[in-house]
Amino acid sequence: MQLLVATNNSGKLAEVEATLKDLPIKIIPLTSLGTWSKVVEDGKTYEENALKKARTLADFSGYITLADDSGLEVDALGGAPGILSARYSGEDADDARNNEKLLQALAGLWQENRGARFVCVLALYSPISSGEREWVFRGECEGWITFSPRGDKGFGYDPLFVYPPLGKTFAELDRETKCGVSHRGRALEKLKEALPSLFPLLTHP
Ligand code: ITT
Repeated sequence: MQLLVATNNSGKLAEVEATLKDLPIKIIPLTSLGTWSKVVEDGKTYEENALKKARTLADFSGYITLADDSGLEVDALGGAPGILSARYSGEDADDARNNEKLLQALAGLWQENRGARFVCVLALYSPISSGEREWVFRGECEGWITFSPRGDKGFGYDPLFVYPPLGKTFAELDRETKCGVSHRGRALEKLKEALPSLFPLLTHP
C-alpha cells in the first residue's frame, strides 16, 4: 500500500517513517508530488485540522493520505499554544522563536507550575476515488517545560519538554526512544493496531 504523509514538517515525517517501517507500506512524502496545495489550518480542534489536511491532499493526489495536527498545551497558559503551536510567535514563527516566547511566558514559575502535554491527532483518509473514508487516532504525552533548552535532537518544542519517567527532554532522546513514549508514537501505535482491519477497506474499496 502507498501512503502519502501530508506534512511539511520533516521531523514529523521522519518519526512516521521510523514507526511504520516494519509495515508493508511505501511512504510517499509531499515533496515527491512536486507541487501541492497549501492548507489553511483554520479548524477549532486538532481533529478538524488533521482531517482537512488529509482530505485536501488525498483529493489533490489520489493517494490514501495520513496527516498530523499536533501541539503543546501548557497548563499555566490555559492550554496555549495548543492548536496554534506552530504560529505561537507570529506568522514568521520558527522553532527558536516559539521556544524563546514560551520560556519568557513561563519566567518565574517553579517546576510544579510548568506542567504541559503534547497532543497528536493523526487523520487517515482515502480519497473520493477510493470510496472516501476517514479515521482519526489521538495520542497524548504529559510532561513539564524546562527552564532552558536541553538537547539537540528532535524538532519544535522538544528541547523544552521534559518527559518525567526518563528525566530527559525529548531533544535528549534518540528518535526511537522518543517515539516509544511520545504523543505521536502513541497515536501511531493506535493506527498500527487498526491497520490490519483497515487494509481491506483501503486497498479494495
Ligand atoms: P504540518 O502542518 O505541515 O504537518 P506543522 O509543523 O505546521 O507541519 P502543526 O500545524 O501540527 O504542524 O503544528 C505543530 C506545532 O507543534 C509545530 O510548531 C511543531 O514544531 C510542534 N510539535 C508537534 N509535534 C512535536 C513534537 O513531537 N516535538 C516538538 N514539537 C512538536
